[in-house]
Amino acid sequence: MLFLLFAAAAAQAPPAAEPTSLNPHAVELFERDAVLNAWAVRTFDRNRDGWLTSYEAQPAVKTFKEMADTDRDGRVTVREFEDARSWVEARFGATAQSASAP
Ligand SMILES: [Ca+2]
Ligand SMILES: [Ca+2]
Repeated sequence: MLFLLFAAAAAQAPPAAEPTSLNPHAVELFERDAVLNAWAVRTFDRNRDGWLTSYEAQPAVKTFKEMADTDRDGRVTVREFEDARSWVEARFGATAQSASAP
């Protein structure tokens, strides 16, 4: 389910940078995954309100996709997604709980 959501989000991302086109599913990826959300908020929450808006989620999804797509075929497989998520969890998971706002 999460992968399908992410795949859909990735598929809708334009190949060239188009800041005006928003991926409405971008924020859903993080809303549904606490680990990825913690990472994305730490890195992309520009106004530091502890929450990712659709605008803030765009570069987060793009970065995560680039991070996950290790073979650079433009698609993120389940395995690539899990590997990337595990990496994020290992690196940021431990601090995610203490970093979350009360
Ligand atoms: Ca924010
Ligand atoms: Ca790939």
